[in-house]
Amino acid sequence: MKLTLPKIYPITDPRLTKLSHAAQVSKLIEGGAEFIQLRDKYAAPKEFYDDAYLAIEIARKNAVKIIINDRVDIALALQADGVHLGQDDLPPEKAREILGENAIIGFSTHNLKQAIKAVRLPLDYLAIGPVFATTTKENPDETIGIEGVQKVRAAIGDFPLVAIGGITAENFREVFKSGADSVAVIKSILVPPGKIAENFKALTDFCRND
Ligand code: 3NM
Repeated sequence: MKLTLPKIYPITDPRLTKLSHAAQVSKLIEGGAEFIQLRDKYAAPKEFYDDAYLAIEIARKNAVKIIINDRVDIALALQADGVHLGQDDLPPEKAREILGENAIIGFSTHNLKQAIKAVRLPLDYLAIGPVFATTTKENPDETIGIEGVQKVRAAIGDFPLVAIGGITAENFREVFKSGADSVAVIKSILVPPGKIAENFKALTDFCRND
């Protein structure tokens, strides 16, 4: 079944916020989030597992979906709703085999060629980015800009598409206009950490009122 993506797709970042995934998930849920990715590039597997366990406990109580970044093992161990894979992670076919047909599987792409290849994979959505410059990701690929998103949309038909990278309250409208179904956002939602709920709510309210 085709996945209906949320308009705003928040992603956690413990380095940026100095908060646990569980605390970030609580705040995002307070702001109205229903679909959240837990991303942790630095924690040891056990540390990520323990924190994600608590985050998922909170999410389940609120009927919120949790997607684990990169780690198919942790997604499987926690029965998370899905996994988000990068180009260098386990291949999506293998992740599908391991997690089963009900898992949500997303995949990062960074250029038109990768996006065109990705639509043949057993995915629920693909992500394209960075759209704009980002300071959140280490060693980001070249920015693709609004035009890049338009080209990807034209090439992939109605495949669910998430745009990511440098997306803010100022520029998200043009990203939607260029064909994204959803925008994944880190910094503009998580900073300052005291305003996570407020930031998320403000972005979704903007979407609703557009
Ligand atoms: N992936 P912010 S860009 C996690 O290009 C991530 O695939 C990217 O963070 C990609 O919203 C990015 O703070 C960082 O720019 C997004």
